[in-house]
Amino acid sequence: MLAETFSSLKENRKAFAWLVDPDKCTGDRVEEQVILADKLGVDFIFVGGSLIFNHIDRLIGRIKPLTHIPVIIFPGSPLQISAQADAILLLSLISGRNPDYLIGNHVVAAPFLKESGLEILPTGYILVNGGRQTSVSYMSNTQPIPNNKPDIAYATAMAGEMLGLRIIYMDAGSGADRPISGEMIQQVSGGIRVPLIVGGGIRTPKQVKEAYSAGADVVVVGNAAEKNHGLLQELLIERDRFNNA
Ligand code: 1GP
Repeated sequence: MLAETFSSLKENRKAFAWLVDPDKCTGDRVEEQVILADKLGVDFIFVGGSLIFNHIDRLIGRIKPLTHIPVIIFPGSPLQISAQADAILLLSLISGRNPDYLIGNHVVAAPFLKESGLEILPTGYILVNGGRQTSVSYMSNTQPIPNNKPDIAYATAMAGEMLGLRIIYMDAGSGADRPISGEMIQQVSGGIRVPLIVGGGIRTPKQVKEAYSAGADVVVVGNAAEKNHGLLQELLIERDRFNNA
């Protein structure tokens, strides 16, 4: 079960998730890249986006036969459900105050999720300002937490954990100008016992290292890996350095 895999991370090792955007994977490249990700030992493949034009089902159907890496839906809306995936991050956007993203969409999706048989990973999703307005912020009609307010992120993550959420995902949003600061990651990570996923705007091995050093259990990279296939390998070297130290 992936819930156990995630909860064991905090004690044991660092993990790396590759985020695949269904709209950017319309050619043959995705097959090549999935095979590469498999070879490199990517821990999780996340699939989803705040607004997508291609159904995730098609993409997941292409990925699954090529790898045993767990495919986890990172949904932007209740339309992004596919029984072909292994699990779904059931996101509650706890940095925002939009009831649809806190509970409304979950009610709409619940019967379909139950029928799908997907493993559900209840996740507190915290959006942090990454220097520009992101699609998530616009689509969800919520404000991100200011990046110089680690206390707010910390209290938000604690509240999420107290509510029973099993994972915290702190995100600066896809293509953020700057990733979440080490200071904020450190404060949040030190204050919760559930695993912490960090993503948004991470482009270099140095940034991956900073996120892990500050306490991220899982680092997510989307955009940068799409633009540069070779980068995946360089980023994973940082994960392996931590795990072999
Ligand atoms: C976005 O955390 C993810 O939700 C990944 O962001 O595409 O900027 O790597 P990037």
